[in-house]
Amino acid sequence: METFEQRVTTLLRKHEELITRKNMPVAGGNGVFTRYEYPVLTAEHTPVFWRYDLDERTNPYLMERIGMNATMNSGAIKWNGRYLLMVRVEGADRKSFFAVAESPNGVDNFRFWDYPVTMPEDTVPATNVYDMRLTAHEDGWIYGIFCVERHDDNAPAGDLSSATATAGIARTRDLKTWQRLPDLKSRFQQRNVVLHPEFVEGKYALYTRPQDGFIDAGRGGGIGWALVDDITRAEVCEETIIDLRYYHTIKEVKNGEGPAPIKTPRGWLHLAHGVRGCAAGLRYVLYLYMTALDDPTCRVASPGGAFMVPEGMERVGDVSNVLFTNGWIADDDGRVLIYYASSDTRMHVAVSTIDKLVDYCLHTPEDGLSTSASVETLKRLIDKNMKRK
Ligand code: M1P
Repeated sequence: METFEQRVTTLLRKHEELITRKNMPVAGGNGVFTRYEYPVLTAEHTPVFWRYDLDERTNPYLMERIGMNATMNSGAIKWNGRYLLMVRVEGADRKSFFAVAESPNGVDNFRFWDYPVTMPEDTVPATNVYDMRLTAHEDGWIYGIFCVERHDDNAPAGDLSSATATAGIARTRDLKTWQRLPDLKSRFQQRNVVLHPEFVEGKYALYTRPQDGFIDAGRGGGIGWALVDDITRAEVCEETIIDLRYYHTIKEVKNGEGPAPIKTPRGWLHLAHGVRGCAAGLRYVLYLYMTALDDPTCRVASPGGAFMVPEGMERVGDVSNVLFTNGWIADDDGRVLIYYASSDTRMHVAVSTIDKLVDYCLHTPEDGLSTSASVETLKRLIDKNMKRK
């Protein structure tokens, strides 16, 4: 019979083996990006000392006391040479919170900092917070913009599901201590709000996602853009839709900006998610687009279709058939590490390069929005290849 201390040692050893497991690229693929063999973070990667009371007197059976359900939708930043994820950790109680996990190489050995983030509240406290986008802004602060969920008090009595989505804003200089700013004021509900890294016309610029309800985009036509004079009192006064939803596309039902865009010599590179409905429910996939360097609202490339879709075990989880991203890192060597969550359950990495992603954007045909247009596009490529014979 193992002693309590022996069982603790085994728990800690198994956890250490999991988080230090080497992650290898998966061979093959489509040439645009490379997936990695293992998720970079799962609920089991959260520290043992978050989940277990390690005192024999108060936990003689060594049972888990605080369950963790998922590690998902993470912001990302390279910080002092380390790869940091601002992880949305979801507890067994369905509350999400933010916690930083750090890796020396961006593809494995992610280890959580000892304590989760203590995020100060706005004047009306949140019930739930999630999906932080990190932006290192040219003003010198690192901003985190995230979804703040509260019960919709206008819902009929007994409706304990209706909620409201608002963009919470906070900033930090060390990713440890956060200064909370007032939530974004907007006449629509907002989720997937992202801060552009540079001033535009001397103002802060936000990618928005106006939505009529907590779930339904409704009249919200797609990814929006709004300029804000003062980030400490941010308000969406004028909102322009810069990436529209379309009938019978991968972003028919909803779309949303992913992480803050990356500046490349050919334009701003954007990663986003698109949602469509089908018999299996909503299907979330990732797509790319580019906008002009001198005008981030002007699209210069709209590759048609999905850039990444859920594959294999990624298709199954708490909310199946979902890929979602709100973090990527453009590394010094030209690589781009794309952090994505599968099915609201676990975090993965895929690796590409700026050159490949820009090439993908500039040379993938646009969606012609009909079968005949797609067939004509396909025939043009076949014709070109036939001439090789
Ligand atoms: O469950 C899938 C995703 O649903 C929401 O995204 P959107 O607002 O675009 O529908 C978010 O709640 C996100 O966290 C979640 O991953």
